[in-house]
Amino acid sequence: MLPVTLYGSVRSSYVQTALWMCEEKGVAYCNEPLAIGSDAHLALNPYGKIPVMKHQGVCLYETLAICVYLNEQFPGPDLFPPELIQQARMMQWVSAFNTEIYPKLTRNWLFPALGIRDQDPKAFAKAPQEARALLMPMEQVLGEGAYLAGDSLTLADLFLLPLLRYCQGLPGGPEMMAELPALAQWFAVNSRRAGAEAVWQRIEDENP
Ligand SMILES: N[C@@H](CCC(=O)N[C@@H](CS)C(=O)NCC(=O)O)C(=O)O
Repeated sequence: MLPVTLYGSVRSSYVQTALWMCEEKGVAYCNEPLAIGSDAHLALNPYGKIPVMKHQGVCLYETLAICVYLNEQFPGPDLFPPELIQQARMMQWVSAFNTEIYPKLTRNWLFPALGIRDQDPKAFAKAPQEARALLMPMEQVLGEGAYLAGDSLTLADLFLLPLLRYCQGLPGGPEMMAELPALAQWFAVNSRRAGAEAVWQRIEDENP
């Protein structure tokens, strides 16, 4: 099978999710840069987001769609849980990540910290507590099992962990994690998986 091409900087947590998916499945891939908003980018994804995936004439955007394709197209570990209710739960977390967690954690906390957005000092100071509240439903689930959906690693875990890796390095991040012990344990274990470490290594290689 020809390798998959994943476009977009590895600094993006969504790109990290797609790369990590390839690593877990054992899929051969290359990661290509893409200037955000360029004509080349908009030709691949008219909504101007990364990642974009190309494989054997298939071009896909939206990380969930990419991950579904990778999971079904390639052999290797199944990143979907076996039971219907677990699959539905996995989709629930991915959807909550896309609509609630990513927009809220980035708007007032990660993007101002990185200088991508102007900082509102009040909102920035409150951001770790807001993040804690947003992550509490996951803390409760992880208090009862090792993964977000079912008994093994799924897409739900792959979406959440890269963003959390950024947040725990922000002002107030370690304190927030200390208040979410089950999430912190899940984070410590899964961020040391070989597939995850391969992605973190790519981040270092791209930003030495
Ligand atoms: N719903 C999209 C979101 C992807 C997304 O927001 N990617 C960010 C980088 S982490 C991006 O492309 N930002 C560029 C921009 O908004 O201009 C997906 O699941 O792929």
